[in-house]
Amino acid sequence: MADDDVTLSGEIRGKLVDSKQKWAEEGRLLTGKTAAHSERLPPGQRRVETWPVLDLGIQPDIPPHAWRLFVDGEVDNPVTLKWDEFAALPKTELTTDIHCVTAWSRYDNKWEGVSARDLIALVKPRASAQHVIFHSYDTYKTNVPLADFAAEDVMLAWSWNGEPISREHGGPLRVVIPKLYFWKSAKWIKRIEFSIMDKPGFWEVRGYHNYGDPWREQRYDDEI
Ligand SMILES: Nc1nc2c(c(=O)[nH]1)N[C@H]1C(S)=C(S)[C@@H](COP(=O)(O)O)O[C@H]1N2
Ligand SMILES: [Mo]
Repeated sequence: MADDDVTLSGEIRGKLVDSKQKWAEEGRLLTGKTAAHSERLPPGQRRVETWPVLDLGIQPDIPPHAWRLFVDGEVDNPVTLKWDEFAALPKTELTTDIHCVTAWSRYDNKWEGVSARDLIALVKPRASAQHVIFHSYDTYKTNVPLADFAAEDVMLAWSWNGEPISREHGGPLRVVIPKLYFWKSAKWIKRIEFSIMDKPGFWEVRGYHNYGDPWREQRYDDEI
């Protein structure tokens, strides 16, 4: 199928992966504090104005005709959407903050796309579905509880601050989950799998927290 047309340029940056894995082992950046959600900046974070790029080093180039979004697993109505079909879903606009585990936060990012709630209404998860697993075109994976994917501020976004999301930031379509660390927000999303069981993803099996709440500073899986 169309998959043959997707180009993966670059290669996995092993050194970056190793050093981030080391951060987890050493508990780097941990302040040991927690904060209420009413505090806009979570503990240990600092504000930036730029938007850093963080990924495994493979940035897939997905031509529009080859793009598909598979939404499946524990649902009554699995779908495979082409770009035009996805773009025809109800649109949502939202402005939210980004909190990356490497300690930068970026306020007021204006996203446009489809809300997770509208996608959930389309596929109808079964009562047995408890987790959502994101699979990306660069082979990245990450996991969240269904309850967190279903939060009102979660989006599948194609636009940032009025422009299409660039390839380096996950375009044509990425996940945005504002209340969790940004590694949970999968770029170049390809498949959204609803699951009975949890399936820890790329960073979650490399020492990063399975849930990743910035206000409880859940950076790594063994909290100090
Ligand atoms: N597909 C994919 N999604 C990904 C990643 C990745 O390597 N591949 N990196 C994650 C991490 S660690 C972060 S901090 C954010 C970075 O998004 P940005 O590059 O747009 O800032 O994307 C997340 N989503
Ligand atoms: Mo990250």
